Amino acid sequence: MAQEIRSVDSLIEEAVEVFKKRFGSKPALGAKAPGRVNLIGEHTDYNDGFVFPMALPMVTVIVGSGTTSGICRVETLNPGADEPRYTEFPIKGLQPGKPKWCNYVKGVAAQMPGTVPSFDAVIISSVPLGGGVSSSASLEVATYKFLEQFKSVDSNIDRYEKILKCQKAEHDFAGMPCGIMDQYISMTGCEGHALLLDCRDPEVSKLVPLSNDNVVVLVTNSNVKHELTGSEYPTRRKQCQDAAKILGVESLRDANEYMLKSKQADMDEETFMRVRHVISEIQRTEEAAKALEDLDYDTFGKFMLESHVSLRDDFEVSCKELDELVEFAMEMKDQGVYGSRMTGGGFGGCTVTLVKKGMEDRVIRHIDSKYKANGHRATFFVCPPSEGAKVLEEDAL
Ligand code: GAF
Repeated sequence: MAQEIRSVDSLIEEAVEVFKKRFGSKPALGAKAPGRVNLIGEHTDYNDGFVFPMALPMVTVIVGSGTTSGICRVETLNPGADEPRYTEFPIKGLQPGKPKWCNYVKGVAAQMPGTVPSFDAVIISSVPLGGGVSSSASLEVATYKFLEQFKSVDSNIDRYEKILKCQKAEHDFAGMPCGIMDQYISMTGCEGHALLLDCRDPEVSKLVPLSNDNVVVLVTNSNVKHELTGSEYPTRRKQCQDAAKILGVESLRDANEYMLKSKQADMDEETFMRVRHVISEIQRTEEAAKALEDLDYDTFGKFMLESHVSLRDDFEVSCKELDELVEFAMEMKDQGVYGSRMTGGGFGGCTVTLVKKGMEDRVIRHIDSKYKANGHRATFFVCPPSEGAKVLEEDAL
């Protein structure tokens, strides 16, 4: 069965209760931001290409109040394994450190335009941690929306600048040189829609309706996370930059198959494969978004599978468990599955599967039993495209 997704109200309620217990008063402010699933367009954002994510119904909530002590006191109800739930740090001279979960909060605080006062806060999240569905971006964006409510912070900056600041927080404080996709969709997601995001010119991007009347988006967590993620992502990014130089283009968005063939002799086999993935994936993503707009789910599903194969064989960021989940999903092709692929950075985390509405329970049962027989446990979420980050109104607190 699919997991029940916790309501935002119950998350807020719990966060407020914990805040009152720890700090002895009601929080004055709050914000929430969703995780994301990327339907197609993987490892294309940092190549100026297209991505096609949607915001998830799973969110990170932060509630809190400003203080005058100069010391921030923050508790999370979802720390990483072996990490403490509670930490304190001075608001001046912010530096990354331990616990790791707090680096996303500190990193964003360090980026805010204007002056951030010290604050007390409680964080709670229904976004699976380390599941490749942007729990970190949701924490960054929720923190941004929380902090920008303080009067001494300049809230008047452009939306894209805010997103770039959240991305920079992740680069500087978490050491992860991510692209723009995760923070962008968490900030701007729109209920009932996926977003065809042009990472070269994000503000011209296009919302595509994704109605729940015909299909459902099934997110399957493999519940594995291979250690490679941390080191392999920057390596892929660097390979793409080096390849762009060899091809004489600003980014791989400007490359095409003919250029690649003509320069094949100037690059090693691995670099050639990486570029082949990026070029084909950028094209697939644009065409897939068009197919979804035309309600052509078969074509969309075909692109999803092609994307997975390219990520597995050319970009080499999949893993045995993700390949199995995709294979088991595709065994249900005649029983409601249009397409399936790994989603996010790779080496574990989730797959995303497009399923004909009404067939999801049967599909879940099939994948679940096959994955279990291989010795693993998956978690399933049926996810309607949901709204982006929001400030919590006072009466919600
Ligand atoms: C991670 C990154 F944070 C994104 O920017 C993106 O590159 C993705 O991996 C791969 O498409 O989620």
